[in-house]
Amino acid sequence: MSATLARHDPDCIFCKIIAGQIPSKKVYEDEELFAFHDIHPAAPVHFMIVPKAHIPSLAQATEADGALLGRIMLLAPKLALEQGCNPYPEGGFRVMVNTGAEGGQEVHHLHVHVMGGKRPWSRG
Ligand code: D5M
Repeated sequence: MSATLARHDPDCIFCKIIAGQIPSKKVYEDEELFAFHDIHPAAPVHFMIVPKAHIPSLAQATEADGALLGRIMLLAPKLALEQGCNPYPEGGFRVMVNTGAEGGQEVHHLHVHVMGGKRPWSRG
């Protein structure tokens, strides 16, 4: 079993989305990463990039996840443009990683929100 599959939580909603057990509006997929639209968009463009590996939050990421986290950050600007965000610097986008209850995290599978489009918009 690969390291990615070994880190799978059958009760996790994002693991189910990645496995295709729950439908999603997919934006991107490769061996390690999956991206899909947020069901409650807080901006004209709002999708999330998640590792396929079940890492509960940024607080559980380790040194071994460094390259994976880097890949997510480098993927964000490419997908943001593809999804209709305007180019930097006039356009741009916001990335957000809610972590833990006080960080506003509702789904406990590490996810990076990517939000953009013409302002005004904000997230509570
Ligand atoms: O954000 C978790 C986000 O996940 C929240 O904005 C809603 C979104 N969500 C929850 N279920 C789904 C499904 N099934 N499809 C797409 N998006 C979903 P957090 O950072 O944990 O507060």
